[in-house]
Amino acid sequence: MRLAILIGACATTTAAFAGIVNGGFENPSASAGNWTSAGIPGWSASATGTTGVWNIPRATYFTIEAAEGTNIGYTNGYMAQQVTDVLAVGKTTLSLFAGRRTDNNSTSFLIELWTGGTVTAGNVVGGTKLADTFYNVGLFAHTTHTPMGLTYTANVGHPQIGQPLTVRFVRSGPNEQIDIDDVQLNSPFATAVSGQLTLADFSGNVAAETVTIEVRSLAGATLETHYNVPLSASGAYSFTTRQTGPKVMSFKGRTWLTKKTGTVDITAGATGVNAALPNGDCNSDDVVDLTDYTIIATAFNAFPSSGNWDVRADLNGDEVVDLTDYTIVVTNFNLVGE
Ligand SMILES: [Ca+2]
Ligand SMILES: [Ca+2]
Ligand SMILES: [Ca+2]
Repeated sequence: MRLAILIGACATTTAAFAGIVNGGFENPSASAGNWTSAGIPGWSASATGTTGVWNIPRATYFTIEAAEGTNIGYTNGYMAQQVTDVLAVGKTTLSLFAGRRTDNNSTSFLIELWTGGTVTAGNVVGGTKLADTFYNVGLFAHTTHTPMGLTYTANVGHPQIGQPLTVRFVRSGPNEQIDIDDVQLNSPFATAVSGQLTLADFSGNVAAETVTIEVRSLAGATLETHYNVPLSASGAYSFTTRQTGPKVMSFKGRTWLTKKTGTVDITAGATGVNAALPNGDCNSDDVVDLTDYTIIATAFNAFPSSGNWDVRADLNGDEVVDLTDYTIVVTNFNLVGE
């Protein structure tokens, strides 16, 4: 089964050292509101007929957008993935979003990190469980995606150093379904990428902004992985990655259009990977058009206390929607993300 997972990994990434494969559950695609049920590429599951991806929202079941992309993953059993990352000295971090459906069908579950062994039907055979944490669904409101995760620190001399890591989710509540999204694993072998982003036409709090950074093997190539990275007050960012080799990265902010880098070899990490992101994309669909104009028109003259306040319309972050915001849209009208 491990072999099958590795073959799956090759189909979705060309990186020698990948993190979680299909951790956002965007493969396969699903039509709006609908789910698949024949398993999830990259994942091994116990419930083969009731494991799949689900494009939410869906009226009465899950009425909010996915935490990442358009799909979440679900299983009515347990599921696991062994990755090519190996246990290394230092801190390994597993993160994900755990969902609670609008109805009562989302379950509590254990989030586990293993090393060694092989994975079959959602089980780890012959491995060692390093850590776990419990997602208690009853502690959270219906229709939420709750950030969850765990860390594990391996010291020098740890007997499992060099063995592959596995993440596993185990149903343990009275209800039937694990609902998760955006599973990410960061291990100490990762290299660091950093740089400076300029959020154009913005005088607000840059440190409150998070940018989605996508990593591709080549311009236009299949997405390998992505990171949601907070910015410092000066726009500095950094993240660690398991990816190696020449990459093209792209940056997308809340109301800013996507900007791509040229080719950057990140095998040994990279610094000074900078970009300037044009503003004006109120609805974050990566084009500045009439929709953005309308969002500003609707919120025109609003302050945060106003009934028609819409933070998306305050493009320059000065807590009023006015001519300055309108001018940003006009100036960048018809611009699209790279
Ligand atoms: Ca997703
Ligand atoms: Ca837009
Ligand atoms: Ca403004």
